[in-house]
Amino acid sequence: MAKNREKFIPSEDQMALWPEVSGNEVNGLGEAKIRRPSPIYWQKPELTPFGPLMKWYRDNQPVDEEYNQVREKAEKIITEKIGPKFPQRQENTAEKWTELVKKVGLNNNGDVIGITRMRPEWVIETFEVPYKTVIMAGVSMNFDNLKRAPGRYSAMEVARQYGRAHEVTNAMATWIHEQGWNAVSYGGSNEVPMLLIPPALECGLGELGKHGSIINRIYGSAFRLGAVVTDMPLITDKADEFGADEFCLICKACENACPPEAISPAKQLVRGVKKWYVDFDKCLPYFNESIGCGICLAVCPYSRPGVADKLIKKYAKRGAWLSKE
Ligand code: B12
Repeated sequence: MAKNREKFIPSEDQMALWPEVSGNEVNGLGEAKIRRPSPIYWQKPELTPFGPLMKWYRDNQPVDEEYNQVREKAEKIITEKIGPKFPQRQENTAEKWTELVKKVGLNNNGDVIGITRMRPEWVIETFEVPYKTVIMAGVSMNFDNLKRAPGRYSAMEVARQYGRAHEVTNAMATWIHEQGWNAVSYGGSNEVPMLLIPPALECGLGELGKHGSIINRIYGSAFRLGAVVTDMPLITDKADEFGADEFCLICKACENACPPEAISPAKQLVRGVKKWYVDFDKCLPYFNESIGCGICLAVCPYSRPGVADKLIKKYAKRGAWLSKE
């Protein structure tokens, strides 16, 4: 628990690279108006004041063979090109296309697929996203690896699942191309021109947790995202609410376990929306010094296999009882 832990003090060589501006200011903390997010991390270094810290992170990765192998394997998938677009455009109903594209995602290693329409406030400033329909892919993380966070085992799990997310989104984009429609695959973290969490919330992949990540009703917080954007006609999905937001209001697991105390007990106003928000200036230095942290995902009660289902039932019952009052 953070409260019993020694206070985390970031290393001087990392903090020497910290810019003048606060990451919370870049993210629009306290701003009442909806606006597009600014590039902050995992973008081209010249687009963000935190570019030198990204380099610091990369320069301080472990150098052992197993770690390198996992990362190289993921990198190979991540850099693979999607298949060419076929000249003959196939026609089908939106219902049929939706059924087929979801099948392609699920048959190519995806765990959950949802569909929504793009909103301008999801696109990061300085970028454009060419198509209006977003297919979101969710991939689960292995809990036994994740629970060792922070460190090389959970970091390798992150790399593996980035590879898997790319596998899913590349397969769907390639298949869409074969039907003669347009698609772009955004499988992972690097240089994605849009936020992945808001569309995933919108199309039923889960609820936003206190730790700023999505909690899925099956995989809890042990869950990562990728996306495809397309002009193929597809039917959208609805958001999924199963009590996680209410649960986060009383649960303190991630808040107490976060070594730099970056997780707030209350929702905050960020670019016009009141939501759970993680303090960037506190999170990032620890993230950088712990090979990508992940403690908040690991300690979330919903992440432990078998628990999400029980919590959902308990909270559904509570909801039913409350509504009779
Ligand atoms: C930059 C980034 C980071 C940065 C900073 C994040 C930040 N909050 O400032 C750092 C390096 C610190 C980071 C850390 C982590 N990240 Co990160 N990160 C990203 C990335 C590449 C971009 C997000 C971004 O620009 N955020 C900055 C601003 C815009 O943040 P924000 O305004 O607070 O918005 C956040 C949420 O509140 C939500 N959101 C935004 N708008 C709206 C609107 C509404 C209405 C709502 C409800 C929510 C919402 O989405 C944003 C995600 O950070 C995304 C991938 C992507 N393209 O989306 C992954 C991503 C969000 N990260 C992810 C994860 C898991 C982590 C870590 C747990 C690390 C790990 N081991 O995996 C930690 C957790 C720390 C945290 N919660 O902030 C996952 C989340 C998966 C999930 N289950 O939801 C993503 C989606 C990557 C992926 N492909 O799966 N991350």
